[in-house]
Amino acid sequence: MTSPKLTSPELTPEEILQGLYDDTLVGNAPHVLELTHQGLALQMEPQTLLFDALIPSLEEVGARFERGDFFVPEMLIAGRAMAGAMEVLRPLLAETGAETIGKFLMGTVKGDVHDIGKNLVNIMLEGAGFEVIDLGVQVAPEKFVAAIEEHQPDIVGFSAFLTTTMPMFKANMNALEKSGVRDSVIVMVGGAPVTQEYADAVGADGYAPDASACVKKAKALIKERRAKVPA
Ligand code: B1M
Repeated sequence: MTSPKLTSPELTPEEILQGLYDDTLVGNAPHVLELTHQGLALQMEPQTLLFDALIPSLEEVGARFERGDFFVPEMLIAGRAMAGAMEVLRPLLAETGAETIGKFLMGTVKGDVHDIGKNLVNIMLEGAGFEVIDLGVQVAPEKFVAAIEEHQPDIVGFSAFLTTTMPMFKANMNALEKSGVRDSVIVMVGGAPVTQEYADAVGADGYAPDASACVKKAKALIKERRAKVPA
């Protein structure tokens, strides 16, 4: 299906939603941004643009990635297109009080500067309705602890992309235990060299191999936790 041409002066709300879906899917960031502005100019609700077009499109991106029809570059450009729209929609969604699924505190571990994968996970989490607090890269264990105490997230996520920085997961877990916050938060780990076995060995609650799986796992872990401990 082809998306509507931006030169059309009068796009209908349906055409805008279809265009947002199609252009996010192919990562056409300028088109997505323009359509987002056009939708808002037509008085469309930010939630409608998000839940009826942008999120379904990213879900399709995730599904195609899982099937092997899309690869990391396609996920990245789609994620960036979505991120451009999110920059415009994020403050409006906050204003309208849209409910978030949960709070996710994220950081790349100490000694590691890789952040492309982490940022992609963040975008997918935000797209799925999580509030994400990103501590950036080279995050020391004590900084994770302080941020957990300050923000009280549902989940804390540690990313590592080097075999030499993976041991920081255990250092982080030890710091969480020592400071008494371990049981207050779900711990997820991920990053290119990380495996389920490694996640189990360090005592993490969850692992995901990619951004799409991370969203699914995070939702499942929160549901499980809330079933045990009602909010
Ligand atoms: Co570096 N680097 N790098 N690097 N780098 C790798 C990781 C490497 C595999 C390249 C290689 O040798 N083939 C190798 C690691 C080898 C190893 O440890 N086994 C490597 C190395 C050695 C290094 C340096 C040591 C090189 C040097 O200086 N001699 C150095 C280390 C710097 C440091 O961190 N202290 C270094 C530096 C860099 C750059 C700064 C140049 C740059 C990073 C730029 C940036 O991130 N801003 C860089 C890059 C770009 C790469 C490669 C080429 C690409 C990484 C990437 O962005 N992938 C990488 C080679 C490769 O991966 N093929 C490489 C795309 C990204 C979307 O995927 O990161 O896997 P990924 O993220 C996925 C999943 O892992 C998962 O979801 C993401 C999206 O699907 N995921 C999570 C991530 N976090 C998650 C958290 C979760 C759940 C899932 O829950 C909390």
